[in-house]
Amino acid sequence: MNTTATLKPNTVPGPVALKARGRLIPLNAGPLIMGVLNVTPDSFSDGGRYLDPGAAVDHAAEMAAQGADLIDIGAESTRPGADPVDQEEERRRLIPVVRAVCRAVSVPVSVDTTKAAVARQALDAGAALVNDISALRYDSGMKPLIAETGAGLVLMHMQGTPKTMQQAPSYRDVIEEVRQFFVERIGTALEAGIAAEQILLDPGIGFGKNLEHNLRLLARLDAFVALGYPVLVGVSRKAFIGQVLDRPVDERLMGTAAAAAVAILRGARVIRVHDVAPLRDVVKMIEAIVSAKS
Ligand code: HH2
Repeated sequence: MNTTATLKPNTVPGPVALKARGRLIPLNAGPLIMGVLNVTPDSFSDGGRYLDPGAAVDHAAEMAAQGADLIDIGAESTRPGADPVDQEEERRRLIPVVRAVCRAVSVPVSVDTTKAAVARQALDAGAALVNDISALRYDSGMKPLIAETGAGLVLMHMQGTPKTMQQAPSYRDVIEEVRQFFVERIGTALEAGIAAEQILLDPGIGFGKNLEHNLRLLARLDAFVALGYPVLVGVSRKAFIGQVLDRPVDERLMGTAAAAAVAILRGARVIRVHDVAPLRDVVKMIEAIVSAKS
């Protein structure tokens, strides 16, 4: 592996900016931090904390002040075993919060949804990106919506569905299969008229993967970076960290920091995290070291 290239995020192949509804989000000025805001009763680490729209907006503003470059708002938990949320309920939880957060902060807002009707309302309320964990597979309305609105789009890999994905994840070769999935999904998106500059790829840590799969995906993230699209990674507080360190969800910050640091050094451009302030320090420290090398 060429360590010089992997140590210098600004030499990672790929576009210099992400296009998201007329906004250009720079990708060449160091890794971006996406702060997580879950307006759910049951998310695995912050469920129930931000169901009240006022508390949600305050937390978004706090994350923006701490240096979040993006805020990802979700109203349906995707933790293993989670039941799907119906469209009306998702809309009811999500849209007022998206509207209020977009008024309160200037950073671009992303919505974590697989439903085109929910995504449309969120984009109308001011969101700039759609984080579709199904990678355009669940709702046929998502492709034309993203093409027509020019929204940024996260294409995430997942084996199975959140309800069943952790029952028996299995791969011949996890790196090659996730890579092939990206190639196929990128093709589908481009064919639908979505521009390459709108797309982010995400290997979906914890989505139909066992411990070894998750560790391999992080260790070989460069295989996906080489596709030429910006890569987003969500490791924050996840079970694989608990498995390695034998720590409960509220004691996984250091594990999260280590995993995020590896992802950044392997070329990740966006890190999706709950703890923005400490991860901002991690990014700053990495950038200081990397720029001293050049
Ligand atoms: N992880 C979660 C949710 N959405 N989206 C992307 N693109 N990548 C991820 O890794 C990812 C994601 C799970 O984390 P969280 O939102 O904290 O939990 P929950 O799904 O229980 O709400």
